[in-house]
Order: sequence, then structure tokens, then C-alpha cells
Amino acid sequence: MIRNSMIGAVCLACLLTASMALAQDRSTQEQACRALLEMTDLTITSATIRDNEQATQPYCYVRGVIAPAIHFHAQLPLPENWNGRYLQWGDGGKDGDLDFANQRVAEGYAVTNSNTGHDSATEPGSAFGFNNRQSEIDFGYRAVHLTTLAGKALVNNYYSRPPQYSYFEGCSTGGRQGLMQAQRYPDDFDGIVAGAPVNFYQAMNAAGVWHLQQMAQNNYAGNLAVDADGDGSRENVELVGILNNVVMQKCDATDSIRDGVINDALACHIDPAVDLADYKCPATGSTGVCFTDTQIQTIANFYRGPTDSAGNIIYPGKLPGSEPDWVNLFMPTARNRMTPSMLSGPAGDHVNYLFYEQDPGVTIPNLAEIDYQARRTGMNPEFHWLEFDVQDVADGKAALMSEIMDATDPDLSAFLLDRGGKLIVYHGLTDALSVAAATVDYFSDMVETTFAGSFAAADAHARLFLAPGMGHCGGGAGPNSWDKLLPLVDWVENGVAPQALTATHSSNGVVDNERPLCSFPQRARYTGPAAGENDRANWIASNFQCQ
Ligand SMILES: [Ca+2]
Ligand SMILES: [Ca+2]
Ligand SMILES: [Ca+2]
Ligand SMILES: [Ca+2]
Repeated sequence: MIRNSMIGAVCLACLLTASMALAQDRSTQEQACRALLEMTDLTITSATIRDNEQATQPYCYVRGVIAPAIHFHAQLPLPENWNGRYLQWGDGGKDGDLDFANQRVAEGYAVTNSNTGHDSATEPGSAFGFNNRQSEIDFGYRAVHLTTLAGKALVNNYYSRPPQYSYFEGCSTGGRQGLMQAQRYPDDFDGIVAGAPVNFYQAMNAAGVWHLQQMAQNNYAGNLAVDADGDGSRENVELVGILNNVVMQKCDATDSIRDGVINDALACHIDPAVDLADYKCPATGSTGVCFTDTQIQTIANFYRGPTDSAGNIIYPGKLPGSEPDWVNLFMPTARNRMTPSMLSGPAGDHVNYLFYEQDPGVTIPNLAEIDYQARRTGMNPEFHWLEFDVQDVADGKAALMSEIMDATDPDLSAFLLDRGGKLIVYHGLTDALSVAAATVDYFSDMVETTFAGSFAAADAHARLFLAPGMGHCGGGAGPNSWDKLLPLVDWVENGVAPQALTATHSSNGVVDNERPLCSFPQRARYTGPAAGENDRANWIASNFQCQ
């Protein structure tokens, strides 16, 4: 008893001392963080110690402003937890908010992100670009660059030394930003990972509108969602399932593995008129679920992509295997109130505010109202997305906005050769939003311009990894998960170039498919136990080789 109470007393004193030390720690930490408010050449509006939801250790959280309207924040690990690296975290969609990278902070990175020059709560979607060139420039490239400079200044001040290495990590809009940085500001980063880049920004968004038009035109005649019960609402999406099955029957097993994943979607060619012949509606009176001529044309157009009046592709069509993702993105159904996510999201208001040098008009009150007559009079005339003509891309009507937002300069010699930077690009092959074929085109152009067409020469500086069966930045039937940053850090700091990225697919938290993603143009080939291709147990990375 006595012994126990003594131990208790000792521990109590012990705890008291420990908690006093902690409080002292916190106040010292707070002081060091708050000192950033005193920086005279950077507008810092707050600096305070904050807990990290994804770690036990708190960090110094800083907010600041760059004129005229870029708001940014920095997540700075405590000095003893800092890994010496700086990371600019990429944005998504049209951004307009501060994105947190708690996991990277927990790993020791000093991280920054900005609202890219506008707030999405007041100017949602593309609306920030309404008669506001400065806002467009900030979103296009200026915000990321200046936030990076601010982030490096903060790091230098807080840790009393500059970052040893600087990185950029992002996907989608973040992928575009990564390529933009490599092209415009080659000195900002030592390494960049750019996922599913939307770098053909104008063409891609114009294509998005064009695909929506395919579904909506002639009172939804080409829509793949059908009104199966005749109550006037198009709720049935069975046709997409049938289409996807036909595609899988044709191309899933070309890698000799039936896993619901097309290994080389770029080599899978679908001719809807031929491949869907068995499911075509009869000439008179359709019975059951079948494809009309107009629907078959829609599908052909989806795989082909929009073309200009001379027949040139404006933006590549959707790759086989991506069909399930057409539903939410492009198909007006009763379930999405006839407003697919591409319409309510990136493309619906793009042509109103971010495409033309002069904005043609504000959005109509309800984007789903296809019969609505846009009002041409008044202070703010309207422009209906159905009026948009994709030929305007080819006619150069987006030239100025392309200059601001596209990141398609194939010359990366300043970043890759002069600075010695490293670039990892990845793209899911069933991405129906930004299409991997466009990234293959850009990467090949880059190799042509920067490395005289030699992929072998490019390999030491930049690599492209295509992920079979992966959707936009993640998801999909194929292996779609891996640490995006770690292989880049290893390459930059240890000179270990990633031969392959090991990606996994999980169902209910259990890994059920694993594959090496190969450096393009190599592809993964099965080299495991003979005749064991279709044994699920053999779907592990070590049973494949990049060839
Ligand atoms: Ca942001
Ligand atoms: Ca504008
Ligand atoms: Ca119905
Ligand atoms: Ca397969």
C-alpha cells in the first residue's frame, strides 16, 4: 500500500512537471510562430500554433495575402519535425480555397497552398473570370509562383535556413500547375509530380461542353440515359453497362488477364456501328433496351472527340474502358436532375467566363434548361452553353486565354536540363475528364523538342506513367493508389529513378490487384507462374515486368 501511494505521489509530481514543460513548449512554439507576423516584406495576417488532425505534433499555421487578391496559407512543421523540404501543394478544379496537406505536414514537409486569386464562396466555378483579367492570370500561373516565393521566404525566416529541396505535387488542375511551373518558372522546384494534367485547358473544357451538347441536342435524342418506363424522366443507364461489357469483351483479355482492366487502352479500338450491331434498335418500333442510331453516333463521337471543320481532332476522345465515368460526368439523368457533374462543374460556365477574350455573357439561370432562350439585353446579357461552337477553338478565339491557362510548351530544357529538375507525370487510362491520350501527346512533344525525340535520353529527367483502369486522379477498376511524392523525392535526392511505380487496387480496404505502372512507352507484362495469369493470387507487382 505504502509503496503504491509513493509511486502515485512520484508520478503526480512527474506529470505536473511534464505538463508545465509542455505548456512552456507550447508558449515557446507560439512565440516562434507568431514572430512571422513581423516580416516586413510579406503580408502575413495570422500565425499561430495549430493541431494537425493527421498527426500528434502541432505545427505553425500561417496565412498571408499577395496583392491584389491571392490569399495563401503555410503549414510549417515545428523546427524539430521539419524534414528540410518545401512542398507547394496543387489545387483542383477552379480552386478558390485554401487546401490542406496534413499528411505531408505530418511527414515533415513545409507546405503552402493558395486560393489562386479568388474565393469560390463568392465567385464559384469560373465566375471569378467575369471581366477580370488579373484574376485569370492569377489562376493561370501567377498565384502558384508567388505563393512558392512566399513559402520559401517563410521557410527561410522560420527555420533560419532555406529549404534543402523544393517540390510540387498536384493532380488535375494541380497537374496543369505542375507543368506550368516547369515551363514558366523552371527555378521554383527541384522536382515536380504532375497528375492527370488539364494542360490543354481551353481545348479540354471546350470538349467538355461539346460532349454535353452531344447528350442534350435534339431534346436529348443522343442521351445514353433512357426513359425506360415512359414517365418522361430519363433514369435508366443500362446502355452504358452494355457498352462497357462489349468493350471489355473486346479488350480486357488482350493482356491475357481478365481482371476488368484494359492494360493498353490506347490500342483498343471500338467501332460502335459494328461492335454494337447486336444491340441496335430495330428499324420500326424499339423493343427493350437498345441503341438508336443517334445514340450510336453519340458513342462514336465520344470515342473520337471534337474535330474542327477540317476534320482535325481538337481534343482526344474518351478511351475505351472509361464508359462508367461518362454517367456522372456527361449524362443528363433524373438522378442528377439532368445536370451532369461536367455541366455543374468545370465545363458548364467555362465558356462564359474563361474561354473568350471578351466574355460573351453570364450563365443562364438553370444550366439544365436546354430550351431556355438566353437573354441578350440588359447590363449582363446571358450566353447559353448550348450555343457554344467548338470550332471556336480552331478559329483561335481562345488564343489569349490559352496563353494564360494552357501549359503546353514542349520545351522543358530550362527546367530539366539547365536546372537538372525531375518530372514525374502520371495519368489514369480510364480518365474521362482529362484524357490520357492528350498527356501522351504532350509528353511525346516534349521529348521531341527537349530531347530530340529520344525517350531514352528523356528517361534520366522526366517520366510518364500511365495507369490502366484508373480514373481521374484516382478510383477506377484498375490499380490506382500509390505514394505520388516519395518516388520523386528518391529520384531528386538519391538519384534513384523510378523504374516502375507499384500501384494497388483495393475493395473494402483489402488489396485485390497490384501492378507496376511502367515508364512510358513500356508496359507491364505478366512474367509470373505459367498459366497463372487469371489466378488472382498472382496479381502482385513482382509477377510483372516492364517491357
Ligand atoms: Ca487552393
Ligand atoms: Ca473572362
Ligand atoms: Ca422514366
Ligand atoms: Ca486485362
